[in-house]
Amino acid sequence: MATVQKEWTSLIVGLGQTGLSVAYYLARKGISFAVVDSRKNPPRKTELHKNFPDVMTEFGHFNPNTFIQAKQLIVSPGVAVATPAIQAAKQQGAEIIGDIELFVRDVNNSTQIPIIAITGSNGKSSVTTLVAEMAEKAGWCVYAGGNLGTSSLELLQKPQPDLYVMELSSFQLETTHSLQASSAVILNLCEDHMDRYDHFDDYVAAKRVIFKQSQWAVINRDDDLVFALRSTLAPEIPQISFGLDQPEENQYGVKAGHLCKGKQRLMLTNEIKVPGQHNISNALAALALGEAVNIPLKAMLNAIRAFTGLEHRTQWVAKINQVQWFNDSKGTNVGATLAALAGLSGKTVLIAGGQAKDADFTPLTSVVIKKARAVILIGEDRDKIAKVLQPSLEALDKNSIPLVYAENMQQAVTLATDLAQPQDNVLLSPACASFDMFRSYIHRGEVFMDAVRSLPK
Ligand code: UMA
Ligand code: ADP
Repeated sequence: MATVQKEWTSLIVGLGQTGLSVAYYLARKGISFAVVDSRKNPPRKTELHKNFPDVMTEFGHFNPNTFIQAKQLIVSPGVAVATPAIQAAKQQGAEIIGDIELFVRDVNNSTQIPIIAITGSNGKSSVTTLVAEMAEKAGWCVYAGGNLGTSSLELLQKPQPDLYVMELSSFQLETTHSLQASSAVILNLCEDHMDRYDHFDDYVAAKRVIFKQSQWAVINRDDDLVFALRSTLAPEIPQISFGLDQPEENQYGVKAGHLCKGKQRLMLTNEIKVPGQHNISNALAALALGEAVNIPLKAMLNAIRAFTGLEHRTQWVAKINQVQWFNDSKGTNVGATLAALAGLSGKTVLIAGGQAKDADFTPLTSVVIKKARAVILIGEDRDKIAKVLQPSLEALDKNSIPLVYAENMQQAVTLATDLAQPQDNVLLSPACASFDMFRSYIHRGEVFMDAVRSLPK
């Protein structure tokens, strides 16, 4: 392990995609840095050593003595700010920020290109992509990134755009202080990442940062927790709301099967290709966000009409023997699984389970009773889910909604073919993280789709 020496001011904490993008950024700005990661072989180690052979690194554990030497810590989203070494540095006066803070400072100080900022427990990637497609349809140069996949600082290396659309996680917002979004939204709030937060309130507090200094706040009327936040916003921030009910003047909503702004009918809801009420909600949120930066309405509506959704989000896979199969592997929390189950018509065999992230599965019970044909559980926390669902299912007529375990995805798919009846759906929507059995939610979704596609027709 290399010894960290003193000729550096910024400490990059975590060497994944974010950490490496921060290294390139600081190097371009002529700021000296060191890099630490608590893994012995962090994912971007080789690339870092190749491009910055003289940079001091410390891999394998976090050493507080190194951290307290820093004037500034740039912390990757996957590393908890509560980590003792980070807190020790903070106490010594170090500034604690993340890559998004560097990005917004750069934009604020130089180009002042508008930023649309999107957070929420679910729908961030879908809405971020949709808003970017709206701007593209209008002929704008637009870059989407952040939690979506392209790290914020990588976006700064491209030619200047007309608009940035940023998906921001609660982890990223925790270390962001200077965001001045042109429009911002918290799409919805449900428990997620409770393995990282002591209380749900801490998670909500992290998300709320998105509205601080925003020029326009987009509020979800259908989400009680989000709606309650509107009274805490600074009075000078204009608010526009969206919801699935009839809208008041200047608000977005649904009336007589149309997306509407106030009394104005914009388009038929059944022109939206992605299934479920949550996708109507996402389209309304995207309209409100886009209006704030003056994306022309016609382009926004055309983008909604063309949007077929992202892979692994209530993605249609196949129809086999009168059963429709859907891959919602990105359903990694209870809220997403609720939306997916509620959004499919008819009865559904649900495949769920994985790593629970300390979530409370109680809200699943009522929708399972209403919509499920059967529940198949996989993964390390399947007992936790079973414990919550079992009492309610046992109270029903005997075996009316069977709950069974599968040892792997292949077995889950085979069991689902036995349990599904003609006209039913089979839905993989785990409400859990994937890392106990798969490399990622993408890997989980692909294994599921491969198993479905190889079923005898
Ligand atoms: N690390 C430590 N110690 C720790 C934890 C992590 O040293 O205690 C190190 C790891 O060893 C690793 C590095 O930190 O080397 C990883 O950093 P990271 O987990 O922050 O991952 P990145 O590769 O930088 O990716 C991050 C986001 N990851 C997380 O928030 C966990 C990506 O979101 C994001 O796309 C990327 O930055 C670009 O902005 C992924 C994600 O899962 C998709 N996000 C969560 C979600 O959507 O639910 C929030
Ligand atoms: P995120 O980036 O917040 O994880 P995604 O767009 O990737 O959001 O979708 C993640 C999961 O949430 C998918 O299962 C998707 O079907 C579901 N989802 C999308 N939009 C919503 C919404 N508005 N409410 C609830 N669930 C949603």
